[in-house]
Amino acid sequence: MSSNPFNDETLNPFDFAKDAAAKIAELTSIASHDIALVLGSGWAKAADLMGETVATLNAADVPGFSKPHVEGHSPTIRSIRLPSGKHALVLGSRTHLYEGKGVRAVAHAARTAAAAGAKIMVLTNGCGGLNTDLAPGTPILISDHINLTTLSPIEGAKFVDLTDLYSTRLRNLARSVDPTLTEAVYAQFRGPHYETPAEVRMAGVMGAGLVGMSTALDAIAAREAGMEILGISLMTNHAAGIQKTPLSHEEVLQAGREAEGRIGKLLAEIVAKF
Ligand code: 8IG
Repeated sequence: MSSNPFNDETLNPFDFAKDAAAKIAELTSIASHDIALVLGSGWAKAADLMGETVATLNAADVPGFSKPHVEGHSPTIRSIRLPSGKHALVLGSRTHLYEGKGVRAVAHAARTAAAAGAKIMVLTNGCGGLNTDLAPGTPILISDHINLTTLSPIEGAKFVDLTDLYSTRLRNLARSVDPTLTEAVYAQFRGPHYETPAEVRMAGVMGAGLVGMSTALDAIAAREAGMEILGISLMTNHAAGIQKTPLSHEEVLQAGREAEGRIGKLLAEIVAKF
């Protein structure tokens, strides 16, 4: 088993992110990226549709980015030139809290994106939904989140404001591309188990419409790093208890495959507006 660089007590996570960004600049020959995207379950196709791929890196060649362990997640970091001439950095390998590498590992992608120059961070995911009016395979804008992990990616007395965390401006821009897009509050659970039906009901009472295992911590790290955030979920399944049959990762991947062309095109069109 390879060692976890984030366990090093002397590590400065921001310096480490600068190292990663410098490596990305070196390997892509793109000095600065304008936007960054994390593509979660079902969203990988967007990268092919957004523009011309300038460079594809092995995530493992960039400090702090190890191979992902979840099938359906792409192990690359790509630099894409958008039709506008802007440069997008596509981080295909999110580190999830449930991997047990700690919050620094989770926050590393956002910190690296900011160090690479990104002013906008697009966070996508696959998640469960509570709204029975929406069918699996529906993309949904994240309007806000409830962080149920009990953790923060921020260390020390840095009191970061999270008002309008999921940018109203960017959500409006997304709706200008697709006026049928709905929005919901995303509740992040630690995972990797799915919720119990009682936990899903709790999330609903709290005001959540989506449940997942990522994004909230990523968004907090991205805000701390000064980026504007757009969050979009692909609801791949109705959450436990809402759907009466047991949840399976295979079902989630299948819903992702069926939706990926459609949502990839949607995301590419949204990013073209940035
Ligand atoms: I895809 O129903 C996907 N990810 N917590 N609950 C949680 N995470 C998920 C779910 C879900 N579906």
